[in-house]
Amino acid sequence: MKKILIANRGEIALRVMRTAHKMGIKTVAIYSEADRDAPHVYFANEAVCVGPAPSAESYLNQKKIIQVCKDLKVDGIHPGYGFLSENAKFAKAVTKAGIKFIGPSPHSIKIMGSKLDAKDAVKKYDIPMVPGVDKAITDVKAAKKIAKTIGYPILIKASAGGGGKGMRIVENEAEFEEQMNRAISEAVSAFGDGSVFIEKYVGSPRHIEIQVLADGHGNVVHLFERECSIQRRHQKVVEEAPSAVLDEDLRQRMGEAAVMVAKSCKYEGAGTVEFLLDEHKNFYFLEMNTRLQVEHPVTEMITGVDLVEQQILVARGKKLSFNQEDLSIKGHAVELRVYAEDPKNNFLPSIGTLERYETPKGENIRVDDSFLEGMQIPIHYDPMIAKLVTYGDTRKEAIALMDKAISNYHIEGIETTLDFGQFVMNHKAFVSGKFDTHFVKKYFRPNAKENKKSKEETKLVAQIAALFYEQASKEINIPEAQNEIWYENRK
Ligand code: MV4
Repeated sequence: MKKILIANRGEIALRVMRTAHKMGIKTVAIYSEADRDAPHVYFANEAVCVGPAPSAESYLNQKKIIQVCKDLKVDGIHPGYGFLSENAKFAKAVTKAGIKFIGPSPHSIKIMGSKLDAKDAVKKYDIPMVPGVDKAITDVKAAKKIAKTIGYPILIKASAGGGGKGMRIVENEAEFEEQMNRAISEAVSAFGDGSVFIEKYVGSPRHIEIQVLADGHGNVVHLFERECSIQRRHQKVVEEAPSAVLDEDLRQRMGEAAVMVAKSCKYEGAGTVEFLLDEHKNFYFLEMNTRLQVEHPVTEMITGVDLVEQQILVARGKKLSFNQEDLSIKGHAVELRVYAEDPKNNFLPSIGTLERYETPKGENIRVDDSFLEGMQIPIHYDPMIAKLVTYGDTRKEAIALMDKAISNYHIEGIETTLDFGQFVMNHKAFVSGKFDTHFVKKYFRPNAKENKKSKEETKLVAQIAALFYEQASKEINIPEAQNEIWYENRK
């Protein structure tokens, strides 16, 4: 592999190119009309515009991207995360065109893209799963019966969903049918697949995920865990490795389970196996993400392994050069996702120009970004500006350095989640390690902006908000596409 195309934009495109160049591999960037002046365009050896700003017409334009590869004699495609990274059809089309897809096989992507197929695949490996059914619900009566034996509250999930999309919590039997019908119609409109299933609802879980790496020769290792419990409506905000709550025994058991999940679908490349951990430290397999994750840097910091380099080596057909015993955790890493969002205004995207943009620098500080002072935040894509990662010998040191690095990060012209990150780093629950996925909801109270509205208006707003709240508390998730919809509406 001498030349690869990065079918992505932003920080991840830059990050992949950095490793490619280190390995002596030439890079091709693609970009949309909105990204003409983006850093990833200049950083690549060659760059091609693939269409207008909307993702559907540019970064998701499969035919065009494959044509660019043929024109420029590209021999591999790195999909990054998001966009086409978990699209089995794209992976297949790329392979058919004689280009190497740097990622797992279409078969692995397809199995893990369906929660029910994934459950089915791992069944014979003795992987702990949340009590529930492993088939799509077809008969309401039968489903209600099962829900009763599992015990309420239960969760209805869409098989084609992922990352929390299309989930509904059901508190009691009276609500069951209505919530099920909603879940089905949501799943149909969001994924074109109305298959839903039920699980026991785990009330206060922690989100622990295991990084795995597999070569094409049957070797699979895990690179320990990341904890991603600090999230807001399924959007992760703070991640760390290792987790503050795993002991060696649990880490080993979860790592082994993750390796089995990878083996169950003949996985190749870098992947992530997601688990829920309940308050009694029982863990349950949730799903597998068949891509490089946003938060992969924390794993790189504690293991010293360049995950993109490993992806490329595996894609080249190489055997892993290390085994499980060669891997160990050294130190602790924390990552803050810096979003162009306003935490004081319900995390609404904050658009504008980066009037001032200075990143913190120093030993044990890593900033993965793709912005320069003076640039606009494009409204068409994910509002993440940067990933700020800090490292230390201990968790305490990594957190203290994060606190300091946030203070040395200067962004003016837009609102960001930097202050919110500082709130987390100084919060007793986070510092002590005693938190779960409800952290933000439980503790974050933005001091809402002063408003000069009349009493009547305020009362009306409160009534409307109460109605919305009642509705929202039933659907424990908001589709991740939320921001994109918002962007589309602004145009
Ligand atoms: C759950 C759950 C509780 N019980 N499943 C959300 C993301 C998707 N991967 C699965 N998710 C959940 N599944 C059962 N049976 C709670 C969540 C969940 C969650 C999981 C990880 C991180 C953050 C979360 C926030 C809300 C709900």
